[in-house]
Amino acid sequence: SKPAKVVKNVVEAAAEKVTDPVSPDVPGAPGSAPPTLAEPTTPHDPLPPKKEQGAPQTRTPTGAATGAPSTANGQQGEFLTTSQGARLRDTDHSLKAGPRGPILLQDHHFREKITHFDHERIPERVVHARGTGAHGVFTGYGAEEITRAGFLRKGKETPVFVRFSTVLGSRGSADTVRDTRGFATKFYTDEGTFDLVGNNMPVFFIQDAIKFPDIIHAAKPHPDREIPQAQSAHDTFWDFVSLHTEAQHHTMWNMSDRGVPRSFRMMEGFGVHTFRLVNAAGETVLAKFHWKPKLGVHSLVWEEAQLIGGIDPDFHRRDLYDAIEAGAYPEWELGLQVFPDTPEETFAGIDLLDPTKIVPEELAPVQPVGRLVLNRTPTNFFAETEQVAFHLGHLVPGIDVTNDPLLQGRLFSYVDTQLTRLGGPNFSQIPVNRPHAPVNDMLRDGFHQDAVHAGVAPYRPNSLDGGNPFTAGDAEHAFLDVPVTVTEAPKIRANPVSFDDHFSQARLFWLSMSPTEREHIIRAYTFELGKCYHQAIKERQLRCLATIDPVLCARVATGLGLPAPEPTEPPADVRPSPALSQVGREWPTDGRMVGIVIDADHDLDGVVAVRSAVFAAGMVPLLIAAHGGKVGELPVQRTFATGRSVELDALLLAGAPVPAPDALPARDAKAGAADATAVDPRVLLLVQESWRHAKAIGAWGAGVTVLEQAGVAGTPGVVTGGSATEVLTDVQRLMARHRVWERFPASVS
Ligand code: HDD
Repeated sequence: SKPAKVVKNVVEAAAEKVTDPVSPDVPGAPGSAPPTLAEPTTPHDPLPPKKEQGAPQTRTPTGAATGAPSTANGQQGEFLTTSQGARLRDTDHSLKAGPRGPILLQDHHFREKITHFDHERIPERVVHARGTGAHGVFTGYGAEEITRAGFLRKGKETPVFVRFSTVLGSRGSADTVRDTRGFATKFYTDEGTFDLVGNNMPVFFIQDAIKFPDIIHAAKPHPDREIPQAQSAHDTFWDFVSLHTEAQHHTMWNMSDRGVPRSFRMMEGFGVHTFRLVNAAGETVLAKFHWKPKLGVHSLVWEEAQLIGGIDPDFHRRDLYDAIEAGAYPEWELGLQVFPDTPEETFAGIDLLDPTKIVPEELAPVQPVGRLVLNRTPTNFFAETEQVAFHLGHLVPGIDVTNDPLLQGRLFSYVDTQLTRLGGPNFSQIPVNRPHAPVNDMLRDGFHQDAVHAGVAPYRPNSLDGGNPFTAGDAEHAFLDVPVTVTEAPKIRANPVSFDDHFSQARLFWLSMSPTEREHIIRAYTFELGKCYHQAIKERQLRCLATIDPVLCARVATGLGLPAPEPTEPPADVRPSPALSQVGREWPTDGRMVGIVIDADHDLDGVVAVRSAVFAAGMVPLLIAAHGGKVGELPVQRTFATGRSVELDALLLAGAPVPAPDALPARDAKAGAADATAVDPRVLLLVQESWRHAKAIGAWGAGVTVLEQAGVAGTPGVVTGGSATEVLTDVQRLMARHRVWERFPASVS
């Protein structure tokens, strides 16, 4: 028979190598005993479980200690180096063949510097490209009865990162365009990251995610000319929404004042979809998420929004940054509307899976479950705000999804988009995206792999890595996919019948508005449709408005110079929801901007007092004068050249500045010499614009003259008084209502 093949393993081979051939005592030497070395593949007992396998945990975006050395490497070192750490002598001249010669290919520093620069830009987000972010902390109030989510436990603090955005514009577009705003929150919870990826409007244009490319293609700039930027006022948008009438409710929100927020700090946020929550006992409810801003919901007026687009396109970004840096931390309460988890998934006849519908707060009050404070601006915009990646599938135990077809489709889209945008599947290792909970996944390799994974067995089951990691149960806070019954039904491309109602809630919203807000809506539709070229599109949208409300339709038709069509179906019989109106309540004025016009000749003592009083009230005073630098001892923040009313919430007039003789071009000789008491026209513009935008105005002493010359003295919301601080008290009271609503024409009741 064939002799057994003798295979020498590496250990034996190594042993042979060191064998002294002349010594019979050495194993393997002629005449010595056979070797007793172990076979290396002999199974060994499992090793004790490891805590974790060293998945990405070295740094956290909030700087939480992870025990690993800091890897931040920006501009803090003593010497300039290459990316490999070689110190550089010169970074201003390329290496050339003589001072007038060509650049040498061997200039590694030149090539490294330029190559890196050439690749500094990454693709912008396909939607929500324009945005800004901030870090903060969320504190739970306790909601154990409805969800086991640990971050909602009473007193539990969780770090967060929030990104606000517009939807349509490119990265460099203006902040104050008419659009929906994104409100995306990343909670770095102990049980994994939870992303609440919402908007400042509670409904969406489409009911099924498969329509998303259609609505976005229609709303983005025209493919031939690539205009208009960041606008819905164009043919393709109105073509789509007038044909695809489930968009009409969301469109109504965009045409309302909600489409032009005053500040990110003054926006509500909505999770939009209905989620399924589960408590420790396994009981479920359906719920909708709401963010309620401490400062109330407030908007710009349309003319302001347009002016700011030119004067300060970064208005919202600046506002958020300045407020946080000034210590006026923006705050929201997280609230839940809770519904019984019934097989129909409806509440008060409203289909909870239809993302074009709200449940009025009067029917299901919003129950507060926690508080969010934004208290830190990002260190680096690109690293944090640009690279943050949200995803609805980032859920924690206690929060699960429903079958809302928009939500289901989104669950696919958000990882997929990051593959292109962030260059591969490892985007969760980017510092701002790193979970704060220990990560122990078996995802390996790929572009931009930052982790140095130890262990040899990234698979389950295994024996080589001691069998770990192990799966968790309820006691170890494992995520639970709620075992809801999936109805036995045929595969079908269709919606439930209840999704066919496209108009009743658009009407509900319209009827819930105050007369002033309705007037703004009429003007917004008239503006937007007035920017369309195609008559057929305007007429089709008017037919939609007729079904929502005949008065709305008639007023917009008049503005367009078109006949108002008859409704194709009678307007729905709906009850208004007063909670939707922004008018009629009072709110804190924290962080509001108060402009104070001063000149060297009038009541600088009063200005000192009122400036301190504005600070003491938690607001920001901006002194506005003819020139920069100082007036007396007072520092000037804005001049008549750089200051414009649109950045102010209220205007105080302490002085009556007249133009310096050489400040303006000489008047027409025939008009004679300028009136020596005529106030600088730029100050009159400040007053008139503030008045037109319904802002509180106050004046004392010489400032009263300015009111008279501007033609606004004695009108609503214009207060005068004996002293600066007395006037401020009245002005602040007016500011609590956000606008002097009486100044708006309100013909629609
Ligand atoms: Fe979306 C970004 C909100 C529907 C596909 N979405 C994005 C952002 C917000 C929303 C706030 C910006 C996140 C950030 O700041 O990085 N999106 C919504 C809401 C929706 C919605 C409230 C409806 C209720 N989205 C929606 C659908 C789809 C997408 C139906 C696709 C089928 N959304 C995306 C995206 C984006 C995105 C393409 C672009 C950048 C990104 O995801 O990370 O995947």
